[in-house]
Order: sequence, then structure tokens, then C-alpha cells
Amino acid sequence: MNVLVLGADGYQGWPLVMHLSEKGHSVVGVDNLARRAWVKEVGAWSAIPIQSFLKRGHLFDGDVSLHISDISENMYLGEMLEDVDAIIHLAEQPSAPYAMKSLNHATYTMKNNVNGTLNILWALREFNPDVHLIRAGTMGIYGTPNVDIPEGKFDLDYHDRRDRLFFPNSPGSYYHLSKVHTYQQSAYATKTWDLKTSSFEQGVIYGVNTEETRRDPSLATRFDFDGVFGTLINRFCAQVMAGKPLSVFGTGEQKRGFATLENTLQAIDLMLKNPPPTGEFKTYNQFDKVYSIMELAEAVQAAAQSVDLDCTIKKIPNPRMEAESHYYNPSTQNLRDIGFNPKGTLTEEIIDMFEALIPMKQRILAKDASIAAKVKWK
Ligand code: USQ
Repeated sequence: MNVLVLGADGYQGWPLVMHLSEKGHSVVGVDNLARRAWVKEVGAWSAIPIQSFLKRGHLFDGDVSLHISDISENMYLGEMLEDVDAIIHLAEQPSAPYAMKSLNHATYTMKNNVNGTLNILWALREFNPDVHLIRAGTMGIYGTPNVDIPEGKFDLDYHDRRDRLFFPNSPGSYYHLSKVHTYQQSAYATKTWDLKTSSFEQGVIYGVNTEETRRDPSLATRFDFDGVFGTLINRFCAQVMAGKPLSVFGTGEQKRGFATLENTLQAIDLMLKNPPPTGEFKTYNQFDKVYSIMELAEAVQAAAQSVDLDCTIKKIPNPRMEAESHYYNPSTQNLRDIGFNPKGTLTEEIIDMFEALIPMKQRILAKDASIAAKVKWK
């Protein structure tokens, strides 16, 4: 297949480009390099050194062509779509703390995410509605309701009437709110213009390696650990390297779904093979397993001790507005129905991260001022 990956320079995007090429697809990757600039802006860098975007294309031996462009600004996508079978859209600002930093950051996040998605949807309508759009969403659109979480729609009985409607949204940041918009935009356009869309609502992604990144250090993907772009388990592992306690926000009873990078590629691969029929917007909740923050802190601590690294856990006042003690039971049946079978264990993945991070200790220490979570929700 001819696959267009938008956000090809990101934490997930670059491993995905290589993975799809290895699976025999012809891959065009597009990125505006914004992630590199945002991380620099918050005083951090990737713990693992990475090559420049265009150099990556030369270093990887596969049917891959990489281009620098901003899909939130440009309408050029049109002609490119004529030969494309599928688009994988990862080109959004993904950090909740970044979006909560200031009015400018909230506005930027909304504009970037909403405009980029609109440009894709209109290009599909005008140039090639047969393309399978696979978009990265977030589990954060649902929040943490006191009932089970379905995938997309659910049956509602209300005042003696019944309908099948989208599950209510309850986002917990301006980032997550931007994803509610892009989710609904994509669903609306799919219905109105007979597109075909798979939307995968991601949990928190973690891990350092995939089959392709392991081949050569020059193929590594980025690994963020700062208080804005670092996600939970990755941050915890870097905190161990920096000799800092694991920063558990509040009581640590918050629960989320977590997925490894490698299992994320497996999920995207399966969606690519299983396009929905024309006019259908299919939602997949995408994560391997649900954990509480404290369970993860304890797992990181145990893994650290097993490789002779010191590790302490510290509860700190929660900078976010979020439920801490809550019910959490989202379905992942749709992915399992198309064959998803998560591989590996949490402990194996954490040990793999320590192995990759031990040689990078000085790089983490060089930016250790960026590790603290300084953005407050109010
Ligand atoms: N947390 C801590 N300590 C920390 C950092 C985070 O206890 O040092 C807690 C947070 O309070 C939260 C949980 O860990 O309850 C997850 O935080 P996170 O920063 O790892 O992830 P989050 O802000 O939720 O966002 C990430 C990605 C986003 C994706 C989302 C999926 O950045 O792109 O959409 O995970 S989900 O969390 O399911 O909404």
C-alpha cells in the first residue's frame, strides 16, 4: 500500500514509518519538526540522541520518502492524495501540560490540532474520499466516568426512548479538549462525505525501542522525560537515572490505560489491514492494560532495584485537576476483534528502558531542571 504518515518525526511517527516500510508498504512521511521546537522551548531534549528528520530517511534502508511541511498551514495535501491508500494522522500537539501553560499555548494547541485535521478532511473530500484515514485520538476524551467506557457509541435509554449515540466527552485539559474537537470533526466529515475512518483512542504510550530502532543507534526514536512532554512511565525511568524520587501526583490512585510503542505499531498495522466500509467512523480504544500511577511507581521501583539502581517514590500535590480515586473500565474489544494481542510485560519494558537510559545519564542530568512538573491547572 501507499501510506502517508503525518507526524513522521515524532516519538511514535518515526518507528511507524520504519515499521510500515518493513511490512512492504511504500511510505511518505511528513512533519513540520514542531515537536523538536516545543521540547527545546521547555528547556529539555530527548534523553536518547536522534538524527535530523531528513537524515533519518537516508539512514534507513527502505521505501521511505520524508518531507518537511506543516499540515495545519498548508493545503498542499490535495495532489499527494491521488496515489495514497491510507493516511495515518499523528500530527497533533500531544501534551496536556503544554496546552495548559498559557492562553497562547492553549490557542496554539487548538489551532494546530483543529486546523490540521480540517485540512486533511477537506483534502479527502476534494481529492480522494477512498483513502482510509487512521487518526490518533486519546482515551482522555472520555475522562473517568463512574461507568464502563465503550468504543465510540453506546446505547442510551432516556425518557422511554432509545438511541445509539457517542459516549459523553469529559476532557481534562485543553489538549484533551482539542482532541474532542478533532474526533467529532472526523466523525462528522466521515458521515457527511462518505469517508472511511479508523480513530484509535490512545492511552499513555511508553517504551524506548521497537524491532527497527534496535537495529542501529542512529535509528532511535526520541525519548522525552521533562515535565511537559515526558509521559508517565518514561518520566519515572528517567527520574531514576537523575537520582530523583518518582513524582506521584496526589494519591496515585488515578488509573489510565498504558501501551508500549511496539504494541502500538501492532495496533496500527491491524487497523491498516481492516478499513471500515465507506461512510463508517470506527473507534478503537488502544492500550495494553490499565494500571494505577502508584502500581506503576512500585513496578519501576522494583525493576530499578533488580538492576541495582536506587529508587524512591514521593507523593506530591497534584498540579492537575483530575479525579484521583475513581472507577475505570474501558473496553478494547474492537482491537481484539481484529487480532490485537499485546506482547511483552511491563517489567521487561522498564528494564529495556533502563538499559537504554543508563548510558544517557549525563544527558538527563544536563536537563534535570526540566524534569519537575511546573504547569498547574489552576
Ligand atoms: N502523572 C504523575 N506524575 C507525573 C506525571 C503524570 O502522577 O510525573 C499522572 C498524571 O496526573 C495522570 C497520569 O499520570 O494522571 C498520566 O499523565 P501523563 O503525563 O503520562 O499523560 P497525559 O497527560 O494523560 O497525556 C498522555 C499523552 C497524550 C495522550 C494521553 C492518553 O501525552 O498525548 O493522549 O496520555 S490518556 O492519559 O489516556 O488521556
